[in-house]
Amino acid sequence: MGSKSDWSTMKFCSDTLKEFNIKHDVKIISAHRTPKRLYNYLKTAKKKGVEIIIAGAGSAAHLAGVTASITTLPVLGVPIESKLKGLDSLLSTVQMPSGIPVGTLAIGKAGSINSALLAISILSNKYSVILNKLIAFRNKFEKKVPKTPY
Ligand code: RP5
Repeated sequence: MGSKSDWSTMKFCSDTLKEFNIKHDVKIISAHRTPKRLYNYLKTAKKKGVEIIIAGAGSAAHLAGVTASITTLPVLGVPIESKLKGLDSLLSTVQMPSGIPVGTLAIGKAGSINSALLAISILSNKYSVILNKLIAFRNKFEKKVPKTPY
């Protein structure tokens, strides 16, 4: 995430990954405030076993796009709520010109949770343990939806 202030949103992503026992790094790395940190992290990420990057950033949010330009790993972007209610973050993250894609989720908490679930879904193609957990999660999720509104 681009700032400590993003943690209140990105913790939902981390909590979801923890629920599925997915090992993950949690780091503050900003594209514009700490570009060297970003480059150094990405240089070694693949070798360290990182398979997907989730980038949460707000306002003029460059983090996901710049990350995707440096690495060939899939990058998921979470637009953080901002003074403009996250619309600036959403557009900065989603409107990548063709060539360097960022898989962009919804603004805020829903996007944070879904970024983890999408990463889990991608990983489930490779790891059957994760696939089984995802199927169990979906079954439980469906049962939680009431059949009537009252
Ligand atoms: C972005 O600027 C961060 O991702 C954060 O969402 C936003 C505001 O950062 P702070 O001023 O709260 O550190 O780079």
